[in-house]
Amino acid sequence: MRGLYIDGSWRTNDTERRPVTDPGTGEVIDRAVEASVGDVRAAIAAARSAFDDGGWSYTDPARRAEVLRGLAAGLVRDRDEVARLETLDTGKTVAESHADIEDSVAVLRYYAEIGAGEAPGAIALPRPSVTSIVTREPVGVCALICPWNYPLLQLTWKLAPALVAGNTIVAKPSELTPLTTSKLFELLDELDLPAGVANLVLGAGQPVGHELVASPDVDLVSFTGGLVTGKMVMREAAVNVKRVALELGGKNPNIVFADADIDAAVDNALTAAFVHAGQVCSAGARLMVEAPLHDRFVDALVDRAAKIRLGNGFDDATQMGPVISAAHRDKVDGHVQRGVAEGATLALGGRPPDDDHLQGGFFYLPTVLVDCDDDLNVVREEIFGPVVTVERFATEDEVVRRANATIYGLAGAVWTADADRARAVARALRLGTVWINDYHPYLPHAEWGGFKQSGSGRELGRLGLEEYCETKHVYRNESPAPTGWFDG
Ligand code: TXE
Repeated sequence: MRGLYIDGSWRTNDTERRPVTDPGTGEVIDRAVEASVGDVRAAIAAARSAFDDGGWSYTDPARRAEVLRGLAAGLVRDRDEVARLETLDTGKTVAESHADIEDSVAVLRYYAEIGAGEAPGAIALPRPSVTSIVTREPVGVCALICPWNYPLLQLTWKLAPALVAGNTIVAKPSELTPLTTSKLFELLDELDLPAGVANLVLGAGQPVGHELVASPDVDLVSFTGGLVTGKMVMREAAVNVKRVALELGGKNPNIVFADADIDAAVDNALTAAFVHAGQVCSAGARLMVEAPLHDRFVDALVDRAAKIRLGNGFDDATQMGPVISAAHRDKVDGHVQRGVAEGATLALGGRPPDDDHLQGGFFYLPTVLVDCDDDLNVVREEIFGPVVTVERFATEDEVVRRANATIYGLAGAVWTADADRARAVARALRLGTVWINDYHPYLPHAEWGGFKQSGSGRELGRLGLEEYCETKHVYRNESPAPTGWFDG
């Protein structure tokens, strides 16, 4: 059973337990305490007083960095258990879970490194009696609201910069995936962290997430999730002018010119679209192929996508796991059927698999939709499943214009042997990340986030730390004197 972690100790309550379901089998594998509004308020109050008493925010940053290093060490020590929990939570393969752990460890270590080394900035002024110093201070109590696709990784992207900057936190994983977040708090509990600095609440968006966003005692909300919820979070946070960081997914163009290395581009188009069954905010779900290459490319893509082995994440042979829930599978299928009704041609998939051994889990076949146009809903909306749409284009200007004609702007790729064209297209795309002749890598030092409605603010990199800092200017005059302004 998974409990709440409030003010330095594990808690439970007498609300009904929420079942935790393994998407690979459809079986209930654990139960989680559902936080009440009172529990959320207690967690916020603990974080508030841990912040306001100054114990943590005045701690030497080097000591705070040690906590991140300790957490990274705990993840490395318990990596097999953490990977097992992440696969149980999300259905992704154990290899993917291990990759997420490696990423989380790298991010914790990165922020331990740069967070401890932040120096205040001072500038020389013409008047020697004045010093002007700009310092970074923590924002205060931060609510970290996470989605179900990368529960461990998303939380560490938020928690590492938040804690190293001296904030206190209340974390909320998705109600669908509490296991690795809970484990992360067990690891934090082993470390010498003052009570109230890191708190965990479990439960649904309403009322648990809502309470975090609405509370006047929370100073910042960092949210990763869907666009509809993200807009609601922004609206509710505006009531008390809370600081908000949002990562809201995308509909990411993967653009292939005819001179690209076709084997590499096809192979990467598969990973772009089908890794973690396409439930990736940066999934390359919108493939755009230059006309002369289009048919050859689609044939190769469909041929290879048809061979992707679906299965349980714990089976070594599995290449693609299930989607998160039966409801989400229905939603993905609804998008696909609507796309076909609107004129797309189904080249592969478009339904759950027939295999007996896959009937318990929430599987959906790798799906390729061709003959797609910009105006189809299936091209415009984020599907968040193993579905790729394919469009044909004729010129560089055309593909850039069409790729940018979306409300989203998170990430995308361009495949070409022409370095000048790659640079020009990368510059013209209105996206937070552009990969050239690659897809998906992200790095702890490189800011991650979206243009347009894909979000606001950045995670990772130095700006990912800035999100959790207030900037203060301290102006000191060592020779105070009357200004003379109102004389006479
Ligand atoms: O996300 P929600 P859902 C996209 C994807 C998916 C769609 C909906 O397209 O199909 O979003 O997914 C919490 N106040 N992404 O409904 O609701 C919720 O409990 C505060 C893209 O599962 O956004 C969970 O912890 N919090 C995305 C978190 O918000 C609230 C990853 C995300 O859930 C809340 C996931 C409220 N009123 C889905 N309501 C990405 N950017 O990668 C819910 N929550």
